Amino acid sequence: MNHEKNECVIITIDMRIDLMTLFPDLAENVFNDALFAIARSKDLMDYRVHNIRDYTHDKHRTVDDYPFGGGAGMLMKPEPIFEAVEDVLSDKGPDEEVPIVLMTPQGEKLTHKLVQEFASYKRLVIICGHYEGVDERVREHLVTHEVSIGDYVLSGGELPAFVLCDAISRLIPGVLGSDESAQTDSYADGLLEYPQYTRPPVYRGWEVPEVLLSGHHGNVDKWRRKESLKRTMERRPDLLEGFEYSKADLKLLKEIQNEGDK
Ligand code: 6GU
Repeated sequence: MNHEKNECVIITIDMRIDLMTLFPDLAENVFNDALFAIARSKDLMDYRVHNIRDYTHDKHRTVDDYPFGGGAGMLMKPEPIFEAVEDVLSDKGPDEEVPIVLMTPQGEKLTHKLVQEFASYKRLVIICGHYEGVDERVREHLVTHEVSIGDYVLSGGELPAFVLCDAISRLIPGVLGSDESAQTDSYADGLLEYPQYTRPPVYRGWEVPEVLLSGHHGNVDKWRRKESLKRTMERRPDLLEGFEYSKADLKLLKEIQNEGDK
């Protein structure tokens, strides 16, 4: 209620993310800064942080235990995780579909396509795994998706969760300065981004490519497309498997090839 004007303002948050973690202070700090703070202040995103430890019932607030059968390390116990997620989803509508994502190095590798899929939901629950992993029953009977951010191991799922939240948030219309900037990104159209320059036009003798200063938009577009293709071929040829080249692209590819042959 806006009391000064005596009118009601209906706020519609575009997406709500509930993060289940053992490090709530870290998460609150992250969500209160940078892109997250902007998305929050514009009422486009709602990030809610929940301490898994709050859902324990013993004196020591135990969240981990030894693995049956022995072996190194500790596992996250199932009860606090199930109870935390069930509590957070208790206000969910009966037909509302809410992905429950476990961050784990064993998950599906995060890609632009997967980020887009998550960004299409109104709500998301993210569980940050820790220790040597989580009890298998969490994977089997609670989570809907398991996500990894790459082939290396981190000490916990928090940083990967922030990566996922950032990637999702910047796709929500209005979070970035202009809607265009998310669309022209690397990966959005399947190619890496072209090189970019700002002032000064000459720095330490290094010049900005002349075409960019020419004001000729057609030539600028062509140059950028060519550089995108070139860069993707050099750095990420895997992205070009199955890529649908336009006629103009094929012409540019020929030019790139001829330049390479010289
Ligand atoms: Cl999601 N979690 C952990 N602990 N390590 C990772 C990861 C996730 N993705 C890559 N490494």
